[in-house]
Amino acid sequence: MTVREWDSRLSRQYAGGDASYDITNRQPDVFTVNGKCAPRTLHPEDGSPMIAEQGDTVRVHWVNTGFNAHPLHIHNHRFEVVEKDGGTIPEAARYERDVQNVAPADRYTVEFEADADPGIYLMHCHKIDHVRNGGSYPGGMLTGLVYKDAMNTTIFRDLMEYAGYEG
Ligand SMILES: [Cu+2]
Repeated sequence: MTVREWDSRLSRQYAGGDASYDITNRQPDVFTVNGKCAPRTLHPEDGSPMIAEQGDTVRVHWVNTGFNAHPLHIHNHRFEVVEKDGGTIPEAARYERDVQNVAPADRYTVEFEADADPGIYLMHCHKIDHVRNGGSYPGGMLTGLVYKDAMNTTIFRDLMEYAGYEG
């Protein structure tokens, strides 16, 4: 799962739009998980939610390719960091946490048990201004752990409809 923030002036400048990017005055205004903003991130095929069944061990790789640090948090599921930058963390040094700050170029692998009631549990950057699309909250750097049993529910269908998907 790759997280990063973008200054949309750079893309607009490349596209020939009326914008000029300035690396000395970067103004990130787009926040993504695997290149997409919430709620699109939660779509099972178009996005990349963590999809699990109750009892699964979930392993996630987090990579920050941006300029800002992103403290990532998962609701209701405490996790252990098992790898950092490709190196294995010794078992004796692991402990449960619910936020991991992921600095630029950091790679973390975390593991947790999907042991909650089947549902939709959000994962997001804890800099809340990174969880937006423009002035609209929530959005941006947010996805989730979606239990398979929760995918056929009204709330998930409503969420996908809100995200602009049909059927
Ligand atoms: Cu962030």
